[in-house]
Amino acid sequence: DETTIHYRTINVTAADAAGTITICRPKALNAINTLAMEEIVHAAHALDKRPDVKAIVITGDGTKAFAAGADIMEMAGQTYDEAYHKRFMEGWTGLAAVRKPIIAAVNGYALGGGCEVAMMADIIIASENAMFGQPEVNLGVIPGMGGTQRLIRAIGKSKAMDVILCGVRLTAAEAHTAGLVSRVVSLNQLMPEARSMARNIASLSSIAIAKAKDCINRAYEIPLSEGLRYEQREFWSAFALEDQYEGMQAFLEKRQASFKDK
Ligand code: CO8
Repeated sequence: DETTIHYRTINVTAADAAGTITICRPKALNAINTLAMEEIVHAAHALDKRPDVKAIVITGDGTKAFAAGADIMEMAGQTYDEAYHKRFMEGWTGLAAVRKPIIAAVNGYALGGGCEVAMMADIIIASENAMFGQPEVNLGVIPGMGGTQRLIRAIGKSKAMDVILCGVRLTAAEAHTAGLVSRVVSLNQLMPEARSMARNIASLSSIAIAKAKDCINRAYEIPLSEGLRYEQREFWSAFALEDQYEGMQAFLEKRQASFKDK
């Protein structure tokens, strides 16, 4: 049972179709070190394999921070050689192989690497006290876990430049308006909202959900014409699924569909 694996920097629970990964380094405002990255990626893969889990939620412990960045303590003495040879933080690419939707439930500061981890998720929901920023230039470095690439796609060039070059932070409301965040709720509604999102996803065909997530994420990688071809083929192939037959039959019979993931 993957939930009984003893992680040191995260807590993992699974209930009600949602697998939840909680970053748990409160003394460092949940700053992410190499071990935390390895554990998050490991846990996400373990949850991805569990048939009872239909969506993965990543959140931060406490009410102050989702994650206040990569761990500055770990990075401060690092040389270029060390970063290069140990491929510092490269392990995050493993998250892209997860098929189930990943929901970031941002409960406070999501700065630097914290903002970047949120952007690795498929959907970001935020509590009203959430705060997004990429303050790396203040430390003499730049975002290194996708900040310069994903933020521009989420909020556009000018705003992304403002956040990364000028240290502007986005409140939850601003991040919502800018399109970085899909829903904003009160802090005590954050996890209920994430779980309800997961439950809703769980009631659908997980193959259809995985196909849709895959197609949306392909849009980042390929030109529009190829993306449209990719989507078309995935759409056609959906007619090989029993879930397609069930979904459309249920509509015609005016009843709730009962998907079997086939
Ligand atoms: N790393 C390590 N420790 C941290 C971090 C961090 N990112 N953020 C906060 N902490 C620690 C503080 O050092 C402090 O520890 P202590 O109590 O032992 O002094 C504790 O958490 C509480 O923090 P504060 O006292 O500072 O709390 P405040 O409420 O005063 O301030 C802030 C909260 C504004 C969030 C503040 O802590 C802050 O500015 N933190 C740093 C934010 C930051 O710069 N993040 C970017 C880090 S760089 C990064 O993420 C690079 C990513 C790219 C990686 C590339 C890999 C290839």
